Amino acid sequence: MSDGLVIIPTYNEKENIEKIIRTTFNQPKDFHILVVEDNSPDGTANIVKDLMKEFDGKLHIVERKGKLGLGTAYIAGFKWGLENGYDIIFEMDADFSHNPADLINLHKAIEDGADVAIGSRYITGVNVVNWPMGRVLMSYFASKYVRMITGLAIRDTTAGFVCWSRKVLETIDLDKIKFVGYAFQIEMKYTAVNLGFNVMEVPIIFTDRTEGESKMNKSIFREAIFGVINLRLRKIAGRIKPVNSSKK
Ligand SMILES: Nc1nc2c(ncn2[C@@H]2O[C@H](COP(=O)(O)OP(=O)(O)OP(=O)(O)O)[C@@H](O)[C@H]2O)c(=O)[nH]1
Ligand SMILES: [Mg+2]
Repeated sequence: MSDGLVIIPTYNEKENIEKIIRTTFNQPKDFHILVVEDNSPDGTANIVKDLMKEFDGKLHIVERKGKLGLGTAYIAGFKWGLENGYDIIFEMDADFSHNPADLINLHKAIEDGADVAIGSRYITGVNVVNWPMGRVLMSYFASKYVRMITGLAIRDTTAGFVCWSRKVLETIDLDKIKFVGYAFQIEMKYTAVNLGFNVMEVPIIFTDRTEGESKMNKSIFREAIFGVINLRLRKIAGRIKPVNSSKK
């Protein structure tokens, strides 16, 4: 059995996709990859399909009709991974902001007993390379804001480099996860913590993309700012319950 499935969502990543796939397969663990592809106009899907011949049985693709957002891409990927028997499932960007070499450390954290391992930029100061200062400050204070509103004791709440053990993804009701951008990342972590799972942060260095274009936009931001307040209210309303309280 594989050491884990790495889900890579893609939209217009033709400059990055082949290299990130090869670098991931070069790691000293038997990782498999699922690319969740949203019909990128730049032909990313064709590059993946060509490589599938070379990496038969290890490289997979789920193709969707159009750009449906990062959150739903991951939900589709999680479901695919669970159905196909993977016990460890990673989230990783295509743009090399996340270093595939860190997959090993995230995997180790799970082996050492974590239920969720987060690749965190903010454990030892701010480990972000090549971002303009404005963006670093925004991300750092966004993380503080999220912690203040939600009470989450996680430093990098919007992190998108995450390793999930199967039982967490099986317990979370994936159909009820409603956000799509940064808020999706916060919502997943918040839900896991509130369900009583052991969430650990592993330090990583995050590097801004050098190839391709960012898909971040204002609506993703707005969703995160109001989304965290919504999460807090949902908890107060009792719709997020700890695992133990649902057992008879
Ligand atoms: N399938 C799918 N993938 C997406 C979508 N939006 C973004 N992605 C992918 O998600 C990953 C992260 O997107 P980025 O554009 O790097 O967004 P970001 O990391 O928040 O922003 P930057 O740091 O500016 O790059 C990349 O692999 C994108 O190709 C989407 O709607 N559908
Ligand atoms: Mg990026």
